[in-house]
Amino acid sequence: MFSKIVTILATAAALGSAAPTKTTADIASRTEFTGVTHTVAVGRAGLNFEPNNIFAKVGDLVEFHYLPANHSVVQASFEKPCVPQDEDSFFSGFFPVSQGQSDEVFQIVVEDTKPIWFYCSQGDHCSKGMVGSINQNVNSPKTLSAFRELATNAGPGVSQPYIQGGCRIPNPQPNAGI
Ligand SMILES: [Cu+2]
Repeated sequence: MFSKIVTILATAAALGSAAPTKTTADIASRTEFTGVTHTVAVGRAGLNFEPNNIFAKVGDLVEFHYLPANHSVVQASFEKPCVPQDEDSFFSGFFPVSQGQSDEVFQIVVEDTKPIWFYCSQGDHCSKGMVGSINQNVNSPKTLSAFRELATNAGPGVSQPYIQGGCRIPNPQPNAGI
């Protein structure tokens, strides 16, 4: 667990002050890590996140590993699936990958128990179903399948101006597969 914290703090420091809003150092200062990492493959066998339905505890990490061709992950609101929720919403940037998986991964910290909705902002990937959730409330109408349905008519994906809200770091386990 300690090494993960060090990794995140070191990465936040390496990113410097370029991030205009919330930095991962801010998150690290107030979230106690559980040591649990949820690995998500991005773009395996098509336009999808695998798994796309994640249940995580506060302090868990969710780590996105990118496969061909060129995807991203952005946080959305449930109501508007293919645009950033707000100016603080996480955005991984794009990961052009020709084969295998990306050398870098994008990690986010689960900071609370509220549902998190996300999508790929490349072209029409979002409207084609490249969306996912963390901690959806299965007893609410706001399910992942409903979110995916909303995305169908949401138009092109919108990126953030900056990579933010998480850490883009070298793959911590490059030989472990995904
Ligand atoms: Cu994509």
